[in-house]
Amino acid sequence: MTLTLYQYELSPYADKVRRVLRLKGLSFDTVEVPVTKPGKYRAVSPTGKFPVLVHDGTTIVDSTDIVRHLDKAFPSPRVAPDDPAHAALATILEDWADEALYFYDLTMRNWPQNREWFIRDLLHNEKSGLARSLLAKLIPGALEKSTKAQGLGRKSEATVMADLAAQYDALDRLLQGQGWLAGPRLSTADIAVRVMLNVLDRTVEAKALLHARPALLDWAKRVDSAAPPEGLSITP
Ligand SMILES: N[C@@H](CCC(=O)N[C@@H](CS)C(=O)NCC(=O)O)C(=O)O
Repeated sequence: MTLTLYQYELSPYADKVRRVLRLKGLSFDTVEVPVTKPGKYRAVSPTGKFPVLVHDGTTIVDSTDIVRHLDKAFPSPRVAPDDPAHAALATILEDWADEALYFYDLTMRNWPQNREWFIRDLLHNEKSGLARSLLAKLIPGALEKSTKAQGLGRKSEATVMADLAAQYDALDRLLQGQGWLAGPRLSTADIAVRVMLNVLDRTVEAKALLHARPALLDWAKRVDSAAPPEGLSITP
């Protein structure tokens, strides 16, 4: 049996899949997709997005679908909740983390005070100095285009922070008196939300939000201890 994960190492979606693979005790290979040559593995990913998992010749695109596939193929331990109401909540929370929370990260990492380390980490595998300096110039504009199209990138830093604080408050509230986000044990909801908070934590602004919320911080530590964030060659 072979499992090959095509990934951008830094991506929270890849982090989600790696945590689930390890939780299930599965060994796997990784192939790093070069940021400067995303087309190199176009044949592997019809959408051009990564992560992609190839399991014995079957290709699964999108971290949510990959995790669902892994839960079917390797059900022990299951990461989807057993109870249908908890499973419904986990489905919504995972999609919210992937599609909404992610844009806070995209927007905030492009703020001038965060941009330098973000670009350095993104290009950590790139050897050519010329490509590095060209990309360092192009990336901020490309990010801005995408966050402005989505909408968050049109807001002031103060408004984005107030919006994100409200989301962190909601998570903190959900966790009062319960250990996990969707049901009595760790689930896809916890892992999907945690990987986004983990990348957001790289900005001083979001890190302060997390550390000001004890229930949320305690939960983050418990998720990391149950499903550790191994596999990064660079330290967030
Ligand atoms: N919904 C997808 C999102 C994956 C995604 O957006 N990956 C980014 C890297 S973090 C990507 O491949 N970007 C390249 C592109 O958009 O062309 C998932 O859950 O896997």
